[in-house]
Amino acid sequence: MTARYTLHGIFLSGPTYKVGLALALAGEPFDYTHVNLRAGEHKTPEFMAMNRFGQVPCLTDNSNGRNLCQSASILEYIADKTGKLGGATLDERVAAREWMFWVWDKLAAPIYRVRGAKAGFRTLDDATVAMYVGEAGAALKFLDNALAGRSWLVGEGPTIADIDVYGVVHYAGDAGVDLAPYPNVVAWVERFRALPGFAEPAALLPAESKAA
Ligand SMILES: N[C@@H](CCC(=O)N[C@@H](CS)C(=O)NCC(=O)O)C(=O)O
Repeated sequence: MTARYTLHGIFLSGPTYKVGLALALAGEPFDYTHVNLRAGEHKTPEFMAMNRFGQVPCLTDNSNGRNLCQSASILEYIADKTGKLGGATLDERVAAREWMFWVWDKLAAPIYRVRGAKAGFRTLDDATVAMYVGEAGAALKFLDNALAGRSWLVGEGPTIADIDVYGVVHYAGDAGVDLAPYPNVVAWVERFRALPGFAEPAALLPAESKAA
């Protein structure tokens, strides 16, 4: 039987991992479609009809035929539909959204780009890598200060803000960025990884398509 959701993505993709994490933490089983980026499957007319940006992730809500794109927007959709992880009040929902804009601006770009370069998917010269590593450090310092004396980014429990930010911080090591100088971030990572439903990318995003 088809699950309520189908996640289209690739195992290497941080944005795809965020969506898989949100579904797992919300307790929503999902079918998974592997999209072969090397073969250009994300640029086919069929895929572009689902995601006009020609990128993964894409999430299909099989209950209404909607195809969702942009990972942060998809997280908001999951929170809306499940009534989980979205924040308890309007103020919390707004704050969660602010974190999601922040992380893409300040942390995702440097970490994902350097990770991509180290994995051989893009070319960056040494000065550019050093610039990105510096930017990542500044963002992690900001995050560390924001987490001082609190367990989660927004309110009293985990929200999509934590998922969105974790989905970047998870890959810091791959980008050669050490988290040790940021003890509040390290403690938050440990809390996040202890959440019921938490799973590593390999468990959520197999290398081939899979039913729930
Ligand atoms: N802002 C987008 C970024 C998605 C993204 O960068 N996806 C990458 C894989 S991690 C991709 O599809 N790259 C192929 C392309 O852009 O053509 C999101 O959060 O969903």
